[in-house]
Amino acid sequence: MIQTVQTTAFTDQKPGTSGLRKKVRIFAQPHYAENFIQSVFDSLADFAGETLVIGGDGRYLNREVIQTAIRMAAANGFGTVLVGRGGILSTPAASHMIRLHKAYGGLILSASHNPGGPDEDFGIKYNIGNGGPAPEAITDAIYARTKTIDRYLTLDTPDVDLDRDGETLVGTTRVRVVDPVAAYADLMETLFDFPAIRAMMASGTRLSFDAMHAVTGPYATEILERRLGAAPGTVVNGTPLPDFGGHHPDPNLVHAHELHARMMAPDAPDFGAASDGDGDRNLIIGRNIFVTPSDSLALLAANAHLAPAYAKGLAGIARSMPTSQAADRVAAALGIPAYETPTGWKFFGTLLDAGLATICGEESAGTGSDHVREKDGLWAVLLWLNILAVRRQSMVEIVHDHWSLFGRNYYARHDYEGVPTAGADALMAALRAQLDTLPGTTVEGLTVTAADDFAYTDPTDGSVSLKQGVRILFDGGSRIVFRLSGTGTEGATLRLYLERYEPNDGKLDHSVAEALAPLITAAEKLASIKTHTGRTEPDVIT
Ligand code: G16
Repeated sequence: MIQTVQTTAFTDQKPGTSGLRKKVRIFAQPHYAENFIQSVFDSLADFAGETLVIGGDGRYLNREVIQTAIRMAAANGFGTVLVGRGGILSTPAASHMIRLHKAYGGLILSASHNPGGPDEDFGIKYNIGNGGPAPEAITDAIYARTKTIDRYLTLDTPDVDLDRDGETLVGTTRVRVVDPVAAYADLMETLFDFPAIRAMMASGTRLSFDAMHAVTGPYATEILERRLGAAPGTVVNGTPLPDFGGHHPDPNLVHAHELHARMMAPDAPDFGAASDGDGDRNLIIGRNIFVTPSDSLALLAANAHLAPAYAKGLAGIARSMPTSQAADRVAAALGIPAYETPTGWKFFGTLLDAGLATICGEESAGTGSDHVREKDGLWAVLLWLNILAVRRQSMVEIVHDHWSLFGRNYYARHDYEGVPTAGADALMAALRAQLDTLPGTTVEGLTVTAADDFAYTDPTDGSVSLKQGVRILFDGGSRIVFRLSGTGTEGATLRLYLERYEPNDGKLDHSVAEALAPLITAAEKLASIKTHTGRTEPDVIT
């Protein structure tokens, strides 16, 4: 019997860059998760009898909210719910499951790379039938609904046993608990040359994959160790834990410093990688060389034809605006279009659906292709392994070859986390006020050629997204970008993206800090970061 529960609206349920992310204590309030889930369902149409996929990254509160979501999906009329065993589904595996089963959509419970545990973060995002994050038209409708909601629908039914594969009825809805890994691993086998990678492993290539106690552990163990024959122990921190072992499951040089140290040691493995809380991000480190996510995108695009799935070539390459322009140079060399979108994987979905882009990537350690509609950490690792297996060169050689062909985009991102919102807003407003007068001026010896607040018109549906970050472009291809993060859960996070282009006839082996020093000084002069944020240093440099 369907229960209608009276509720009152919360005022803070605006989805950010990737769904609703809040502290666990906020999500754990009575009706909080229920209001948001019902607002999602109330923003959708014609799903009676359809299939909904539900899964999460295993973080604290995952199992409880999955039970809630199952009951609510049943009460709202979905015909079938597919749930990953243990409540586990990586974000790319959820995307694949939605597509494979032609589901109406999916709920993914994750706060991605944010830490987990009773005092940390939780999140819910809705993905549409193409497997990708809901576009802004839907997230705006969800937010509007959260402000007026006064009831939600649920059932009074026992918990579903999430740990046993099989089917149960919740109300009249079929709930199927399924293997979260197998279908995804099968998809990977169709994309890449597994025999070539297996042969490379058999000849002694060594890998290290840090799953950061997050969702990719079971996926990486199945694919790398079982299907590709990597040595047992290749996957470290492979058991998903509700608090990620007390760490940030964020694959960058700060939070994956143990992997970095291993890769810089004299007896380092040939290839190292890590993934984040929900398995969509990747960190790539070769022996003695860190590959920035922007460079990784460019290198993967330039070499993708070596993998079976991309042997026919790419239709186009898309990157988010703050991502370095290295990939654009590859697109130009390949004679294919390059797309520049706002930050957020949701902006790639229409390009992928329309067949305009094949490979997409972001500076925030996300890369992926048209095989699903999310970024995909293990996919990036496997494409790299496929390239290594075919080229039979070291990572250092491959990266240096690329720079000598295309030039090098020195790149770093400085994050100022948890700064007062008023100061961050004032900084952005002051920058916007300067945009018209900056072109033609010189700062730190760099001449400004253009300055704008990035606006994007989707080439497939004409939808417009304004105010996506302030770009200051310099003569010679260097850039500074200022943006406020849409994924933080406390205060504001200012992101400062620094990029300096050095052509292939220039000096390609500066240290990154040395190469970017003039841009860092210019950024302070242009934005008065210290005054507005009260900070003298960024919290995180990636
Ligand atoms: C999400 C989005 C990405 C975005 C990243 C950082 O990733 O899917 O597209 O680049 O957040 O966004 P922001 O700079 O607004 O914090 P994830 O891995 O957190 O889902």
